[in-house]
Amino acid sequence: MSVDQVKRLYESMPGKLDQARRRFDRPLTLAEKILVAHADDFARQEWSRGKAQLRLRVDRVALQDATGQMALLQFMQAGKKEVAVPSTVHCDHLIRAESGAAEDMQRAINENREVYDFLHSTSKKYGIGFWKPGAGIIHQVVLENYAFPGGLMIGADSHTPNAGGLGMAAIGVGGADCGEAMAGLAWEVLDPKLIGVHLTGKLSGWSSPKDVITYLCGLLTVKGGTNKIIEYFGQGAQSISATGKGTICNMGAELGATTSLFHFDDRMAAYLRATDRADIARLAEQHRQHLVADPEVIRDRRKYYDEVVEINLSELEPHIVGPHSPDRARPISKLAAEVKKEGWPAGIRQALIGSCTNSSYEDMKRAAHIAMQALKAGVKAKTPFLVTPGSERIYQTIKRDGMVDTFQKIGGTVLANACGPCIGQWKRSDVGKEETNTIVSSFNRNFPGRNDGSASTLSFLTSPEIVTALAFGGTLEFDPVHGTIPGPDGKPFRFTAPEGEELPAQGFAGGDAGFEAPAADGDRVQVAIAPNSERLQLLQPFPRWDGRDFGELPILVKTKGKTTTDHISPAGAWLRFRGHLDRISDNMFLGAVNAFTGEAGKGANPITGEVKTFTANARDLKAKGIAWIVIGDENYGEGSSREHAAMSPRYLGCKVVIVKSFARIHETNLKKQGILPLTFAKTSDYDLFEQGDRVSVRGLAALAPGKPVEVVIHKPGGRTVTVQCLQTMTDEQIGWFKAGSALNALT
Ligand code: MIC
Ligand code: SF4
Repeated sequence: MSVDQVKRLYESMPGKLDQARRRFDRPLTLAEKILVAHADDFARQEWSRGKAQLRLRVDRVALQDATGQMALLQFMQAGKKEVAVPSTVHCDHLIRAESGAAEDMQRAINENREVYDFLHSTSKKYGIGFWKPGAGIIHQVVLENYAFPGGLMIGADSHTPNAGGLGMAAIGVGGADCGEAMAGLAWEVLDPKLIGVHLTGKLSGWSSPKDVITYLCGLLTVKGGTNKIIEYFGQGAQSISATGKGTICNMGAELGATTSLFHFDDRMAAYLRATDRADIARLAEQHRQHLVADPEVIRDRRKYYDEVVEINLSELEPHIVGPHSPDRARPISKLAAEVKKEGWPAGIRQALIGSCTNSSYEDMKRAAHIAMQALKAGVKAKTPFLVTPGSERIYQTIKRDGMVDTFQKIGGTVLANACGPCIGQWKRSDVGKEETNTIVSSFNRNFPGRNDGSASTLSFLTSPEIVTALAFGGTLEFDPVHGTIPGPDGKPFRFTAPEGEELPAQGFAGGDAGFEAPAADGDRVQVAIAPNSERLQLLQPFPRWDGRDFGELPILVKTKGKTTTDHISPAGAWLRFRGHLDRISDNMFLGAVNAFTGEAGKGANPITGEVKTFTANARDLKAKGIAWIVIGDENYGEGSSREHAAMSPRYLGCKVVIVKSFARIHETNLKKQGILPLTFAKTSDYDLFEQGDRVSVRGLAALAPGKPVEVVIHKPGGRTVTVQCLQTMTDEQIGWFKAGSALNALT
């Protein structure tokens, strides 16, 4: 996005915002200002929080190498010459952590050559900026280069909201949404409700931005933010650096929020200047009043936000969340007692810092400050320590400023600037596959199997400085804030609170950032996909709806409890096949817990009764020409934006998914791929579905926005039970369903 584009946007804001104030007859929040300024057609747009479907024009699109493959394959089907909005591709998810940055990078380049070549050539051809493997994690690179106050972007990754740290509305979506926006279509989203978070007091000592969000995760839970934007403001916000704000917004994904953002302030301007964007900082300062909420909104916040949360930062204790869910939160001072009560292994086997959530200069500096204290006192780390810097810029800077050296002196390993262990790209050899063990990290997700593929690993999330201190304590029973550990002389050693500047005094280090601009003439660039490739497969359109109701579909799987996209379409080793729909579908529902048996990943074939993986059963049904249905629990599809969790079921014959409630991105992904997403009108109807039942869905020809759908359960003895289900489809989305997918409806 050029400075001129930012200028044009800012200059267009006063007029548009005045129009909106008149029409809504009230002052505006920041989220509303951004949405209004990006409306495709403000005058014809209906505005109603939680109800209207907004059509917006985004400023930018970001893709990463795992979800981006499908996004690009779908974009290519639209037949455009080049992308309609500035877009970038970031190679970060496919690098496996094993032996340290240099070797891991080389291995990744060899193993993923075909995929990198595909991403590189499509980027070159279609006018997309390409960030090479090793350049950094998508959200950190976007924050450093592209995010700007008041902008609107979408990204094929659920942690895209990281850019809210610079006051941008950045929203995680499926690849199909990105492909369409890149093809020049308006982007649609449900007009979000708004949560205002009013921050007072001041962060200090051990308390850090991570604690704001882990505390909120505990308060609001993993579905508390669904279809809502979380807007942070208040005096307290000024005690948080721009990158710290990014941490908070990033992890708003764990609340299921549409996005999170902060009002523009001087800390953002300082970060823009430090990252070579003084011109944008100046423009934002000139247009400051449009990049924060109207003053009346702040004064009378309960009137203008749907919910308000008050947090006094001066009283906020460091928090730690886990295991298995990011909303299992408590202050660190309460952890030891809970560990004892639950019988979790207290010994920490690995400590990891970094990831897109927490790898700023400030994070590294504060972690290194803790490590230095131990080094000086001669205290040894008890736990292996892994560091993933967020970008090459961060890596070069922390190397220059001595932090890499400090981490190495405590026995730490610096990994590539990539996702690595955060997404299961971690070859770990220190524990057995089924061994229950504890790890701590500064990442943002901790679903079972997430980091090392083992559901027996208990993963806890906290700030990088607490993780570092815990590496010296070696146990969850150590509270670094109040407790001590034995020093080398046997005397108790106590850490003092971490310190660290938010921005490097000497500026960020320069060097090759790893960016490649697109070709001047994209027509000449060839995109090749080998026909026998096991990594990439061109997409075939899904069949259109045949106009008939669904009759007596078997239930392939009824899931119980948490069913995240990591349960539906696991990552880790499977990331290899993200560009190959048939191959990746072998992972479908591997982590999902079968409500009929309590077992994960498998169940009885509804026709033969044979117990096999859900994939094997689905492939068998598909071969027999039998379509099937999924029944799911609360917040179904929570977590990642990966549309494979919708595409694999669609590909293997799923017609309908009925659940207690959906996570936002996944519900849209299902609609995009032509699957009917329904929710029970009465949540307890979930209990009526039993093994061996068949399910009919009636009245599909009359499908209309807001109209409930009748679902009939056929019991094995012939008895039937009818239940009401709800759906949230607009006319256009019903069109996608009928066409077989959103893409079919386009072409
Ligand atoms: C994640 O953190 O779960 C991921 C891996 O970044 C995903 C994207 C993916 O599955 O590729 C996300 O958050 O959307
Ligand atoms: Fe990568 Fe983890 Fe961030 Fe997802 S959450 S983008 S896997 S570092």
